[in-house]
This record gives sequence, C-alpha cells and structure tokens, in this order.
Amino acid sequence: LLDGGMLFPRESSSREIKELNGLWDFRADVSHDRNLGFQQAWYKSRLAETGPVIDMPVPASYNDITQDPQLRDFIGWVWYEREVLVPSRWVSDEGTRVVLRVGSAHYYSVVWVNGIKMTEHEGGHLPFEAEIGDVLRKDPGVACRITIAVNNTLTLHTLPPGTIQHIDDPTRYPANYVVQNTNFDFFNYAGLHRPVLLYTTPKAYVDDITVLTSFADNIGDYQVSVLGSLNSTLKVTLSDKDGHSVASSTGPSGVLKVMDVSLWWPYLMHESPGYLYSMEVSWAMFLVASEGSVCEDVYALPVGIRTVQVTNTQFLINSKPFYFHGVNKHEDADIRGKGLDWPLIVKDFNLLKWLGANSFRTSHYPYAEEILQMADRHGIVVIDECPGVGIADIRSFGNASLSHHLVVMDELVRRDKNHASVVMWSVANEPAAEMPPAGFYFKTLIAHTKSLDVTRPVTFITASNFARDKGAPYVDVICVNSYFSWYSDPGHPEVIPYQLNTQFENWYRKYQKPIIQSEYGADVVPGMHTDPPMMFTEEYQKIVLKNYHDVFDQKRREYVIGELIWNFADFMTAQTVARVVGNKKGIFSRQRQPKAGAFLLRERYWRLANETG
Ligand code: BDP
Repeated sequence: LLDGGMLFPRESSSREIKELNGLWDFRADVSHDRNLGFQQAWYKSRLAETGPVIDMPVPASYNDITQDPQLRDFIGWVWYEREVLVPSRWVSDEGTRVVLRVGSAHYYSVVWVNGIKMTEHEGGHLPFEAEIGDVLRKDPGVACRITIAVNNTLTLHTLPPGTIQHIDDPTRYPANYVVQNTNFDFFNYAGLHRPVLLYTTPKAYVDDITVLTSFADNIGDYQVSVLGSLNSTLKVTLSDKDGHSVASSTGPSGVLKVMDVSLWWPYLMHESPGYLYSMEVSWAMFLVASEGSVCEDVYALPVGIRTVQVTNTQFLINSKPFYFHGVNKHEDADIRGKGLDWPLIVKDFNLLKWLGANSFRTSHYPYAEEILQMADRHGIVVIDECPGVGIADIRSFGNASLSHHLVVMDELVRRDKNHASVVMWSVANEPAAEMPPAGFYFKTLIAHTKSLDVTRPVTFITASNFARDKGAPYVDVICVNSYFSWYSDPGHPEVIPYQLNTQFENWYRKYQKPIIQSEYGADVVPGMHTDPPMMFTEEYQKIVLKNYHDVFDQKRREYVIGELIWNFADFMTAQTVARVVGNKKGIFSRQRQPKAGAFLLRERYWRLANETG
C-alpha cells in the first residue's frame, strides 16, 4: 500500500506554495557508463562545481531545447539543480512541514536537498514528494539546494517497457551507438516535465480525501485521512459555486447530503456544465503544551457530483446515455516536448470545444493534473490511461512487471480519484493480449483497479483478435483500435464498411458489452492533396473518416458508445521509415492548425452533440 495521500498542492490559510519553475542548472552524464555523477557524488556540492552546466527550463523535456543531437537522443542520467531561498518562518517554526513536490519526471528520479538524499521514484507520469523541513532546519539561513537526477532508460519491467540495444559493428566503424527500443509510437521525451514546487502544511495535516458521489439528493460517502494526534476536531463543509455552505459534517468519514443538488454534467448535455462544489476540510488540533493554541490545516477540494454506470449497450452519466465523440491526445508540442505549458493547454481546450468534442483519452499515460482540473471545470469527459503502452514482450507479463503495474495503478487512482471528469480507467494500450500470460495479468490488474475504486468502470484498449484476446473477459467496456485501409489494405478505403461492421459484430456477439472505437485514422502531411485520394493526403484522411462514420452511425443505435479519433494533433515519434518527422495522424498539425479532416469532424461532432449531447 502507498504511503500517504497525494493531494494537489493548493494554497489556503494554512498552506503556502513556492514554485520552482524557471531555469535550472543542467548536465547530462555523457560518461561511458553514464555513472560518473554517482561515482563523483555530484549532489554533494553545486553541480556547477563538478563540471559545465547549461540552462534548462523547467517544466520541459530537455531533448529539443539545444542543437545537440546527443542530448536529443540521450539515454541515461541527466542532472538538474536549483538553489532556492525559503522564507525563514518555514524553517524557524518547528510546526511547519515543508514538502518538495515533483509533478512528474521521466523516468526514474533521485532527489537530494543540500546533498542529502530525500527520495527516489520510479515512473514518468505521476507526482512524488518528500518532506524536507528537517534537512532545512540543519542549516537555517543556507540556501536550499535541490538536485534531481533523472534517468530515461526503459527496460522490460518499466511502464512503458523498452529494451536497450548496443549497436557495435566493427564492419561499420564508427557505427557504435546505443538505442532505446520501444513498442510505442511516440518520442521518449524526458526530464522534469511538470512543475516542481515547495509547499507547507502544519505538522498535523489533511493527508488525503476520497469522495464518492451518487445522487438521489446526496453526495454519498467521503473519507478524509488526516495525520497527526487525535486530540483534534475535523470539520467538512461543502459550499456551492457562490460560496454558500450546503452541507457540513464532522468526523473523518461520513455522508454529506445536498438538497437541490447541481450535478456535474458534460458540457454538451447541460447549460451549466462542469458544476463543482468546494469541499473544505479543516482540521484543528489543540496543542496541549501551549494552552489554547491551535494548529489548523485547511484544504479545499473541488468536487463534482455525478454517477457513472455501464449496461451491456450503454454508458450512463447521471443515468443518461453518453456517447463519446472525442479525441485521443498526447502531451506533445514543439520545443517543450512533454513539458507542461499553459498556452498549449488552454489552446487545446479551445480546439476541443471548437470541434464539439465531448471527451478525450489520456493516451498513453496520465496527463498533468492541471489538464484534468480543466476537464472538470469545462465538463469534458476523460478516459484516464496509465502508461501501460507497448507491453509486447512475454517477459513484460511476468511478476516483476505486474507488481510495478499494480503500484502505478495505486498511484494513478490515488492522484485522480476525485476528478468528476474521469469516468473510466484504462490500464493499458494495445498489449499483446493474445499471449498466454495476458489472461492472468489483466484479470489481476483489473480486479486490483476495481478494488481501489468501486465507482468507475475499467478497460484496456485492444487491437487483438476478438477470438483470442485474453484480457477482454475482464473489462467493462470493449475499446478497439483498428486502422482498416491504412495498416491493412493500404490505399483501399472501400474495405472499411464491411471490415468495421464485422469487427463490431464479432466483439459484441462474443461479449455483449458496449464498444468504443478507441482509435481510427490516417496520416496526412498537411497540404498534401490528390484526387482520387491517396494515402498521406487530406482527401484520403477525409474518406477514411467518412467511411468509419457511416458504420458508427448504424452501430451507435445499438451498442457502440463512442468514437475517438487518432489523433487530436500530430506528434513526435522515434525516427523510423514509416514516420515523416513524427506521426501525422493528427486532425490538427503539431502547431494546432486544422487539416481538412478537422472540418469534417467538426461538422459531425456538432451534429452528434445536437442528437446525443
Ligand atoms: C496505434 C497506437 C498508437 C499509434 C497509432 C499509429 O495505439 O499509439 O500512434 O497506432 O500507428 O496502434 O498511428
């Protein structure tokens, strides 16, 4: 079980935040075995004292920041360092906890403060923290020096998995290099991808909050976990948008009933979508020693009240059928790679609304919490995917991999359980689900995820044959990817109606579960035109989309509950013969300009919005 909660850092009357975004010192360890930094203990003194450093923006991937091809394709440890002055009251007051939080660092991280190791974390897409107050108190007045070493190497047991290959061929001297092989189709960007910050809480603090909502006029169960002595009082107040308290309670768990509840709705289904209450948890502990004094922690969590259910033909939000007409995305853009970037986030949400998209899947890893908060507020529905992408080698179905995958689901559910926008978990994308160990693997993984969250359906995205997929028996919704007329029958969009129909009928006949077309699409090099349509042109993408849509329109009246285009925007990949500077299946270019397919999709999504919400 995980140690403690992972509430998103928020300021309150008891909590302060200091952001550490901006320029950090940076050095890649280019030594032969990439281990010089540890041998020489670079964390012991300033990074600039042990060798040359360059400026590196945080948050950002480091790969595309310089002109150095070695850094772009670097594999191994890179070192980041930043010195920060903390307010003296944080250090002088023994009653203050100072926490260092890293939003995400890809892939494996080690963190030191003033040369003392604070924590390590495995996994590139979820936050981790360390309490650093005691170390700061050792040397009050001294700047706090934060060193983070990050290693992007993927192995058979990381998530996503990968293998390292040494190309060492004397007949092709000097062809001697190392490559990171993966089975996924996006560039393995690395670095400090999300904000790094310091925040404070009192010594006794609200550690975690879990809210389960249902309606029949009440918000259902909540559970608050607080850390500290029990000589205390806990108060939970739910306020509406105008700040009026609508329900309150005391005690670490219970039920809050809201009269005249305003439900959280997807934005096309209601005139005031994305309704959020604020659940304020305040925990006061009386300090017996200093009579009368109170140590209080206050945390306010936005809460949307809604329900999700799956029948064998429908997906219900607040008991109403919901049809997913949306997109698959990536965290990806020019220069910053996978670094969190507010202009990009807001632009993407504006484009989603321009399209009339009501949903997206976080393909193929958990996105920044800031993005999920936007989805909550704007009423956009999210399928939340873990980094289980490209599980293709039989060794990646073994115990070491499975145990790590279970921990990643623990971390993902812990982080995202309170987001109203998140309506389903996806535990993997296109695993080799036909392999013998896949049955046990997915049975265990899905049962585990359901034990962590009893309210949301669980799925994984399949591209396997319906008759041989060993994971499908355990999912609540069948999510299928297919690329008819692209990877099969290239150049023949006329095969789509028959093949897609057969695909849906096979899956439904076997499982009697609702189906989402979780990916379909075609590459377009923007501006490329032919008639008759040829692959890679705007015309070809349009005809592929149109042929898929005709079948969706028949089947959505039966059991097809959604369609997610691959992909929202073009994105960077590894260099291969099948990719022209990245994957071009976006309906927007990487710079977010529409291709012809975007206009076609826009017309369709708004029509669907009027018909189905
Ligand atoms: C699918 C993968 C996705 C790829 C896409 C493609 O799930 O990650 O980018 O194919 O090849 O199979 O464009």
